[in-house]
Amino acid sequence: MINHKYASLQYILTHARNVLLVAHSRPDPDTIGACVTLYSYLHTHNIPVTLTCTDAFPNTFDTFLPSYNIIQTCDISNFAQFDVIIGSDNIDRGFDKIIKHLPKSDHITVGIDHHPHTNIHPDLLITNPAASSTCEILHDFFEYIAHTPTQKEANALAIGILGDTRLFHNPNTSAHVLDVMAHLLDAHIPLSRIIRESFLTKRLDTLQLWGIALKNAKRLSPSGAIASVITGRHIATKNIPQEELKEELKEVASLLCSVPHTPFALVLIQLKDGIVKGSIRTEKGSGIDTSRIARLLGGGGHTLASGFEISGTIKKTDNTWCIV
Ligand SMILES: [Mn+2]
Repeated sequence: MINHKYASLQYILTHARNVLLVAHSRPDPDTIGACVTLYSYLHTHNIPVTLTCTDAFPNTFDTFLPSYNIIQTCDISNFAQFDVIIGSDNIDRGFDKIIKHLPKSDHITVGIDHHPHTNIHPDLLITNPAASSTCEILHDFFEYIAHTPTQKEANALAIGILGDTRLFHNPNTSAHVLDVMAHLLDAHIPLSRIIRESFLTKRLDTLQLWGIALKNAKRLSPSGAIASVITGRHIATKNIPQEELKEELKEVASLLCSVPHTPFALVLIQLKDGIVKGSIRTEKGSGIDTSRIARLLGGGGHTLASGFEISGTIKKTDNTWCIV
């Protein structure tokens, strides 16, 4: 089934005249790795390609990535020149807005994603919820078309996989994704340098916010879940760019979930004025589908890790926190 879709994607790319690649908003390592790898592949095959995202890419990974240019635009009128538009990873965060506004007949739209639910219907949708990451899917596509990734393309795919498996800590770490990483190691990726320089370095301000979240953590009864908050006041004292906040703080919920006998952990972050981001994490075997909770609040994600954004402000009351 999926091979059939890989064949369709191969056909589309072979006949493309001008491709637009769309990374999801507030880009994470997986969308960056997938988009930059495709960018490099198309560019080296002399197919005109443009990469866009509503938010800037962090420069954390640049040393290891193939070179790329990114344009930040949401102006749909600019998109008429493209005959193929591809969203990679979390296609409900940005790509959805673009394809909803396109005159359908003028473009071929492709979505590549490992998220199990999507609300949009591109012409070709390649999804595999069993895959750890979109970069894992892209690796399998390249294998299908017998394209050997360059070393920097292999780095980019590894960065996406390391990000979405949380350095192989997450339960989405399958035998297949370890095989994929072994294959990428054959391309001589500097794995330990990538991990050390791109994933294990932390700003002091980030660690101090983690400290605040750990201090605010409470066990809720009767569920036994652990919840915590990081308010706007906490964030205002730290020098972390707005667009990097979510990436910097996304591991806090996983850390809280590591406490024994915790069915799930919830962290609420005052992302900006009037917007609260919630992250929910659980461990394999808990029997909890966090994405059901997130979807009730307008968000989404996976069984074990999901998130949502709601309007409001985190406020402290007598002995607890609430969103008003
Ligand atoms: Mn992903």
